[in-house]
Amino acid sequence: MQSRRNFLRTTSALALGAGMVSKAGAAAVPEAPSQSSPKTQPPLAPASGRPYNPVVTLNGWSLPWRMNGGWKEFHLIAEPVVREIAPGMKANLWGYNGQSPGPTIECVEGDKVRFFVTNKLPEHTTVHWHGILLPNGMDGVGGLNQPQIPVGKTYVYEFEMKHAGTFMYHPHADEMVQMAMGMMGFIVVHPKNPKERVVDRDFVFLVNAYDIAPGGYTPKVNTMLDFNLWTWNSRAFPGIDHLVVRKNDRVRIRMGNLTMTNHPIHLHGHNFVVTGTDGGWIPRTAQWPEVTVDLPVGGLRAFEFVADAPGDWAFHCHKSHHTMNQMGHNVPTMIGVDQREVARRIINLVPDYMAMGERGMAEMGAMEMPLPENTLPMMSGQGPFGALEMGGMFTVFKVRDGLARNDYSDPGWYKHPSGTVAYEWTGATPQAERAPDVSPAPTGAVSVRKPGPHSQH
Ligand SMILES: [Cu+2]
Repeated sequence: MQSRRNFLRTTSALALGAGMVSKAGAAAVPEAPSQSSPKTQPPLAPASGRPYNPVVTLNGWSLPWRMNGGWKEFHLIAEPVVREIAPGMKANLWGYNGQSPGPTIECVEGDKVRFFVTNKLPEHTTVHWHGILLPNGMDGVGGLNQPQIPVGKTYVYEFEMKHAGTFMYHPHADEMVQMAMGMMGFIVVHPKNPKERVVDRDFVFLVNAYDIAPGGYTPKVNTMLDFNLWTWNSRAFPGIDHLVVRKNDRVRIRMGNLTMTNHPIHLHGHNFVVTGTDGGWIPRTAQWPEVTVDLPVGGLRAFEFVADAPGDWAFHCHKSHHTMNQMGHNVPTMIGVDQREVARRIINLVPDYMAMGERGMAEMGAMEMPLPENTLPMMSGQGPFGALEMGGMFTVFKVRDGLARNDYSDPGWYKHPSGTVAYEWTGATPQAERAPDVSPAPTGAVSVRKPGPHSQH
């Protein structure tokens, strides 16, 4: 690893050569690109440094860098951001470089990396590099490994990326608040040999959760467990982009969990093997087939498979209350009550009031119920056959024939070959076989006895 003194000498020489100030630190701060869009950006092919196969961040982007005397330099800006959670709802979050989560950091095993971190938050912060093996003083636990980064200051982290794998970054300063506000990002360290662990499409996202009152914009930071927005990269269905792959592509999906509960992530139509965690790669002999992988709190998982089944496959958290949005939480059960007119009247008095379906909740997916502004319905989203009745941690994995190698654009809904869709039976329906009824014959009207002065007989 290059010593700090060598680095200062190198950058001073560069700075002086360019006729700039001799103070290496100031001259060395690289640009901090920012992203304004919550859409999935195309993979960022490396423009300098060692070659690798870039990942695709779901509803996110990768941070450009510059090479400086053998070091890969990134600039993260911790700052308040506005994130669209799904069309119709925005949240005031904290993040990095314009978005929450922050940009994905991509580098190569053996890279010497230098992160400039500028704090534009209203309070101090740090950055912890989760899963990365590094010198103790670079681990980012405020008070333990370093002083907190004060408001307005820039700190520098320098270390070597010793192992390829799947990691994340987040503050280790006022953690409960800063993570509840959305401060986190993904790290991918690619293998030194770009021909190792090659896949055709490599998707990454973080699993996070917020508690934002219907009609509100700012997360409640003291919530412990009862979150009402279950998100992937701070997006909720129908705001999560679809994962588009070409038939027979080898696919890797990597996920990290910074919520306060586990998430059993389930993919339809394929089986896969878990190939890596934040602790490293899993030997082939230790892998077994799955269709659901449990994503533990504070952990990451990478899984891989060949996408050999064309179609539109559901991809979601299997906790069913994690596939619904704000309005599915803390609403009274009103099955059997027609409340459409009532809802319209109450909402004038109680802006966050929401009626629940009188025959269960399915009708909520199809019906336009009055909602407070900046609020996501409990479940929504339209598919080719009608309402999807989903929210939160749900999206669609689209496998298609004949896509171009780097084409991630939405191919529309799957066109099923004829005779391959479930259909209604229109013939005669025979009487169902029943076990013989052995209960005594009814004896007449039901009488109800109630306690009280008139029930004494
Ligand atoms: Cu979940």
